Parts: sequence; C-alpha cells; structure tokens
Amino acid sequence: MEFKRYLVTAALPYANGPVHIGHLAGCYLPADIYVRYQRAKKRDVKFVCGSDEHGVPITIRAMKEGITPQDVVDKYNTIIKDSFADMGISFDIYSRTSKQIHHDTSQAFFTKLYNDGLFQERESEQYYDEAKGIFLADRYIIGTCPVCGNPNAYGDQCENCGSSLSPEQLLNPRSALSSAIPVKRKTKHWYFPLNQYEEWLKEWIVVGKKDEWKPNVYGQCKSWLDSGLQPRAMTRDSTWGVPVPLPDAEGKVLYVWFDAPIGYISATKELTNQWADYWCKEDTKLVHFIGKDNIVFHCIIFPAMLKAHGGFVLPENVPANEFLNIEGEKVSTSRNWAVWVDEYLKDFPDQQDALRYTLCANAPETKDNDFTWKDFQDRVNSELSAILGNFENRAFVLMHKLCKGRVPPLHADVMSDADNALIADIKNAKVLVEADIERYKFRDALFNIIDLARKGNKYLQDSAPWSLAKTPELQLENQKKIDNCLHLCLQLTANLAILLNPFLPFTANKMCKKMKVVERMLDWENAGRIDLLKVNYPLNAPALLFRKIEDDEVTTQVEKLRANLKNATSAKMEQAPKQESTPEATQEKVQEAPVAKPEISIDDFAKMDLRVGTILKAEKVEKADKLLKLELDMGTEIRTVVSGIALHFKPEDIIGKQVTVVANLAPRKMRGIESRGMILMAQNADGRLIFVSPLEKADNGSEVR
Ligand code: B3M
Ligand code: ZN
Repeated sequence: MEFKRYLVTAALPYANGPVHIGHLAGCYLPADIYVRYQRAKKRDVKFVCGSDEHGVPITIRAMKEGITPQDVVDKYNTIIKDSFADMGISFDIYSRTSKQIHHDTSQAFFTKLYNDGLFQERESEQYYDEAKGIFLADRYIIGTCPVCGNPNAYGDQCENCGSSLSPEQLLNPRSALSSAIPVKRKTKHWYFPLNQYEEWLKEWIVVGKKDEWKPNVYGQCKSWLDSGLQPRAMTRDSTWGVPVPLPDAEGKVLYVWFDAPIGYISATKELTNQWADYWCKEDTKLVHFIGKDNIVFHCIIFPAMLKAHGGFVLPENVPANEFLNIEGEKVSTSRNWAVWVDEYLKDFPDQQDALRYTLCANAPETKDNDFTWKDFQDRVNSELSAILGNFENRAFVLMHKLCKGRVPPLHADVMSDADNALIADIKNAKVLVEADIERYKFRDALFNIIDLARKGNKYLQDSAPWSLAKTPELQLENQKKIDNCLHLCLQLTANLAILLNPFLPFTANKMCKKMKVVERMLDWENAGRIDLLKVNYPLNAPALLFRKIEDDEVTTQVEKLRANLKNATSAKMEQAPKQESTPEATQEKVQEAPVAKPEISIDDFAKMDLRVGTILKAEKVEKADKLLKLELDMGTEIRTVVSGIALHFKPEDIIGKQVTVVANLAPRKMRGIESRGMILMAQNADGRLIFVSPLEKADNGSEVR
C-alpha cells in the first residue's frame, strides 16, 4: 500500500525514575532516527510519546519515597522530558497520561466497549494485604514461579523464565509492600475477552505479518497465540489511575496497560485537530517502537482493543529491540547498575552524538548487546573521529591549502577512474542507507555511512593532492587533478551530512554551518548529488567535528558505575531512586556490607611513597570539566599532577593547601598532560571531597607513614 502519512510512537516511559541509555537504545533512538529520516523525505509524519503516569510502578515508588504519586510523576516527568530533549529525541509531542484529555479519551474508549457489551463482569477472590489495606494485583505480589522456581516472580510475570502469570499461580505468595502473607477477598472486575480475538490475531499476525515483523517480535506473538489467549481484567482496585467510568465502580481504575497505549491516541489529539487522519485513515502507517518487554501489549492486547473498538488503523510494524547490558551485566535499577541519561549529559555536555553513535552502532536489534565505556571510547575515537571526522577535516584543510578556501571546479577532461568510482559510491550509499532504514536496520545503515567516509579517506589518500602540488612543471594539469579530488571530497562531505542527519543531527548541523549551507540541503532528495556545494563558494575554516574520549574519562565512568552500585546496595536507595520498571524494583534487597579491600602486609604498604606537598598553582584543563592541573611543591622538585576535583573546588581557593601525594605512582597522561602522582582525598557520604592534609604545617616532601 502507498502510505500517505506516518504515525510513529515510542513506548511511554513510566514516570517513576530517570531514563537510562538502555531505554534510548531500545526504542527512543531508533524511533527518532526513523522519524528524522521520514521528515527529511518530506513525508507527513507525527512522532508521539509521553509519560506513563499510572500503574503499580508509580504507586510503589511513592510509598518508598514517602511522597504522593502525583509528586513522583511531576518530578520524573520533567527529568525524562528534559533528557529526551537534550539528546535530540525530536518528538512532535511529549504528553502525560495524567492529563484530562487522556482521562477523557481512555474513559470514552472503555465506555464504547462497555456499551457494546464486550466486557465480562466477574467477581473473584483476589489476594489482599490486610496490613496495607490493598488488593495485590500485578507487581504488588511476589512468590515462587510455578514454571522455573524463581522465588521472586511477580503476580503478572516471571522475569526469570518470561512466563506470563496470574497471582493465583504463584507459590508461597507474599505482599511486595509489607511481606505479609495475603488473604483472599472478593472483588469485581471487567474482563476483556481476548480469547474471542485469537483467530483474528492469528490471521493478522501469523498469516499477515510473519515476513514483515522482526523474528523476535513475531516469535513472541506466535508463542502467545499457540498457548491460547484468556480473558484479561482491564480494571484494578486502586485510587491512582483513570477511574472506571461506571456508576458502581468506586475505588476501581483502568488497568495501566489498558490506558497507557490509548495514551498514543490522546497525545495525537493534543497535538493536532487532524488527529483522526492519523488514527483512522487506512493509508496511515502506524509504527510502534518499543523494548522487548512490551511486545505482547503492543502486538496482541492493544490491537485486539483497537479492533474491538473499531474505526482505528492497526500497527503496520512493531520494531522491538532487545536489551542493552552495561559492562557485561544486566541493567538493574534497584542496584543502580545503569548509565542515566541526565548524568551522561552532565558528564559529557555537547557529546550527544557520541552517545547516539555508540548506541546505534551497537544497538540490540537482534539480540541483547553490551555497552562498555571502553567500547564507547573506541567507537568515538577510532570510528567517529578517526574515520568520519578525519575525512571531513582533511577535506577542509586541503581545500584551504590547495584551493584558496573555495570549492574548486570539477574538470571533465581529467576525470580518473577513481573519481568516477567515488561518484558511484556516493550514489550507491543513498540507496543502501535508505533500504536499511526502511527495514529498521539502523545499525547497517550507520555502518554504510561510515563505510562511505572510509572510502572517502582511501580516495583522498590514493589521490594524494598534496604531492601533486609539489611538481611545479606539471602545475596546470596537476591543479586540475587537485581540484577534482577536493571538489569530490567536499561533495562527499555534503552527502555525509545528509545521510548522517537522522542519526547524528547535532553533527549534521555543525557540518552545515562549516559548509555555510542552509539546513534545507539536508533534505533526503539531495543525497547522491555531487553538485551540492557551488563552485567557487568560500567555506569556513576547518575545525574538528569530534573530540577524543580520554582514558581517564573511561576510568572515571567505570568507577562511577561501581561506586553507584556500592551506594545502592549499602545505603539501600536512600537518595532519589531510579527507574523502576524492572521487577527487582519492588523487592527489598538484602543489605550488603560495604566492599572491603583484601588485607595487605606491611611490605605492601611500604611500597607506597606518600609525601606532603603544597599546591602552588591550579588551573582548569581545557575541555575536561572535571580536571584540574596542579603544580605541587614537593620540597626538592615541582611536580605536575592532574586531579579529577574540578567540580568540587575553584582553582583559586586551593592555592597554598598542603596535601598528601602518592609520589611513586606511575606517570599517566591525561588530556595530553603528564600527571606524576595523585593527591589523596576523603569522600563524604554526600559525595563531598575533603583534602587529606597534615593538621599542622609540615615540610614539603616529608614522608607520610
Ligand atoms: N510504561 C512500560 C515500560 O515503560 C510502559 C510502556 C507503556 S507504552 C504504551 O516499560
Ligand atoms: Zn519463572
């Protein structure tokens, strides 16, 4: 079918904690790439998202923090929204399910199904926590999984074996809130007859979507359908959520997985009066980007709801990603084993594209993948910087040197085979990248773009315009060859900007500024052209597109992860807790003792040369917001030490301080500065740093033993 418009959704994150880079890699970044590409193709596209502000994860977070659910969602909605905006995730709207428009829309949806006589009203016995006075559905209840024996399975799912469960199936059930043994109480709920849609779903998915959907998505759907669908309760006993719009439904709200996907519709309504075009016209392509834990809700339950309601389009595709692990371990929000987007942005301001690049190049598209800080460094330094940045920079430098800072002409009479091959590569890259993006293969697309830059580097190296400039007797002929080479390198640079734009929008924008072209040049239709930069057009001076990631930055981040882990397990989440959409969130972890280092002998200690020194000079290290360069008077010599304390002290405030120095630490280069030694600091529980100084003035260079 020829689609007239696109509606792209990204899963609504629970507003119960900040987002981590696994969320970005899982759905927000691929969705953003897809949308930016559609916009560049000038297609009619709307990109909707918002905070999921209902459900158990929010109320549990509120109980833990001792604040109201409203406080929880207000706090995290802002943090999440800002993180997305700062990372360049370009939603047309980022809404919230607590908005009136969403309450109205989801209640109207429920009412329509109710009036059509679809719901089955059932009274049943459900687990109830007498201590807390609350019914225990979903993740409020924990017990042993009947399938795999995991003692911490949830009332709705076992995260260990993936089985979908109901609270009644759990062995030895206990309340997640009080650990009390629950009792049974009668309660009434409205059930959606999912079983009645089984045949239709089989037809739609197994027959219709088998070859289109990713194997992981199709596979999960198939196994759900094969094991048979059951009616599912679409209401819950709670005071937090969208109230059930019926007269006899006091204390009942819509099940969060009933109202949350309707949030996509409410957000579109809030965005545009034309919302119905996007939701009801058959020639809309609806695409849901999600993580793998949301597949059943988007591929089975929500489509059945839409079908039951009638009048809505169904998702054309649901490209779900797998999970991203961190440094070889599963992300765990309660153990604080995660890289939080808001913290990344504080540590690496202006490095959005470095992260976007790494997360896309290493995206968990077909299997779980691993993010490591070392890999981040390698990708940035040896791909982004060494291939792409290097090519662009060389083209600019040589054009300024050999072509007077202007776009040189292309001389048809001296075109070489290599020139023609490069032109063919440029045209071909567009075709490849386009096909990859249309098939949701964003890793391959990015690889093909970097590969084009790699070809550019090789072409430049083989053409060697700098050596052509050295033979004055062939000056005229050679200048033509130089012109051709740099003309094509610059056109290639313009093409790279277009192709990269959906992936690395900040970089594409910088490239446009350097080429002095308006952003309209980035329209997709311009890709493949080799007349994008006009002959004789003066371009801006060279400047590096990317900076390298230093070893000490990697060390700092890895240490930070480990320190967070220690704090989370020993302080048991005293500070603001993080995202709690994972199961362990509702469990109280057994308190671990702070990690002590192994015993050492006096000889081990004696290996250290600790000495007193005085800070003579302190200055910030350029482009490293954490580092100070210190000059220390060590009695017999002046030493340079680079120290990661810049966020804690102003340079002028620490001059004259006496400090303890590890004087025999092997020298290390940080940001090109050789650091000889390390100063000792104590760190308070609140993170504050305090100098370890002698109580009285000591001689510089005196030994500390
Ligand atoms: N909030 C689950 C999650 O954040 C849920 C997604 C809703 S999408 C309609 O993993
Ligand atoms: Zn299990």
